[in-house]
Amino acid sequence: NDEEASAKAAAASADSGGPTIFDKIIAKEIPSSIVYEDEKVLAFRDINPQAPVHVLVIPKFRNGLTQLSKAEPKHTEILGHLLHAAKVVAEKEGIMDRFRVVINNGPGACQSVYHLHLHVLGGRQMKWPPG
Ligand code: D5M
Repeated sequence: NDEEASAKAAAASADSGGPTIFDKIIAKEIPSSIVYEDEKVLAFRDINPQAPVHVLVIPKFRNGLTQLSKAEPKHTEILGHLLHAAKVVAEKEGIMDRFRVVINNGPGACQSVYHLHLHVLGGRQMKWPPG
């Protein structure tokens, strides 16, 4: 059931600070479906989509941002850039008036990849509260 799946996901990983699969995506060593890219961020489709539109927006240079709880004043520029990129993704995907941006932080929130990422979700009626 959902609860078991969440518990498993939460137990599966914690922040080791080591490399993640997103490094390989940034290096284009493994393929991804890129929606938007600039010098600072990459946006690509989630491999396990939870909505018709499900795009991840990540910084190209992690710079210690394994998760949002590691944010420091030096990260404010990239954090703003990521949010702006999320808007650009929503615009490109045609969901400007009905999208959601999510950041999972830590095992208790089912974070599985320790390279900060924004989930941009839409293309269906979104429910509130999220699970
Ligand atoms: O979200 C991590 C997300 O990363 C999760 O929704 C699956 C996605 N993911 C993992 N590997 C890939 C690849 N190779 N391509 C695209 N998407 C991927 P979290 O918030 O950490 O649970």
